[in-house]
Amino acid sequence: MKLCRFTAAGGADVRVGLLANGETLVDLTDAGVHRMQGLLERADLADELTRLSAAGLTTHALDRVRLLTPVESQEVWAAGVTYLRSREARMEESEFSASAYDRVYDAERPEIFFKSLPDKVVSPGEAVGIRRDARWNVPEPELALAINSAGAVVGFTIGNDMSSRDIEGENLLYLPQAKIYASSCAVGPWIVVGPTEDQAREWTIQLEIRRGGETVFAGDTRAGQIKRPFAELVHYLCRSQTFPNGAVLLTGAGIVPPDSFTLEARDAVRITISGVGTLENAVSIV
Ligand code: DO4
Ligand code: MG
Repeated sequence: MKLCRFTAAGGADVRVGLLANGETLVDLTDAGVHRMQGLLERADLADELTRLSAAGLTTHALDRVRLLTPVESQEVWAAGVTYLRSREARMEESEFSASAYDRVYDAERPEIFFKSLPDKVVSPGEAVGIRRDARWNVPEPELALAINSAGAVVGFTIGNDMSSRDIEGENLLYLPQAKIYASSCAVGPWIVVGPTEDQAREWTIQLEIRRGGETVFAGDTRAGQIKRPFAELVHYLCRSQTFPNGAVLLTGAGIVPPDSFTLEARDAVRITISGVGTLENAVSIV
């Protein structure tokens, strides 16, 4: 079951919808559901979604609505160096910081950093940003966990942790500038409710970058390559802090384009996770 936020054709109000089959969106407005958060807090979430999908509510064709990011009021955080490929890439990009990345991969405490305020998250179909003061920019395609206020994983979505590798590689202390800037985080297209962690670990993650109609990079990995259990990542995220609105946690990138590759304005970034769907964004300079 897929839970989304959308605006209907010709409308401006943000609605909550349920994608019960591939093409039809059930509009939850007439059931009194105007925000996702209340639903994500329910212990019987999956049962409630099944009930709502069979309640005879108004439906919309998926291709007639505009999907918005499912991040409503959650902070977005991200884990790093959770795949061997990420450790390797980080160590290559910086002699200066190599030992830090090497250590954190095996350390008890994972790397977790703040990524975005909810209002700044980019929706499907909007442009993600590359910094005008950076020379080496990449998307990071990541499985994202939707977490409720009790710290339980209630669903899965897709995140793009846009990153400036030259800034990150120059000095670890520049990480916030490499990671947090205008339009640096896209999340969507919806939250998938129901799968277990074991099922999610079977999913493939694919990244395709297109430029002028041509594919300039394509790569894939499996969510099963994430080194740490999801509960461990969530445990560290929620240590000594609470999330009354829930949170979204990106679980790290396992696909890194070759070092010769950098994004350009007007590229199209397409991230597909087999159990979730596709998140697609154009690229613009910010
Ligand atoms: O510190 C570097 C960030 C690593 C990251 O974002 C990732 O592995 O996905
Ligand atoms: Mg990342």
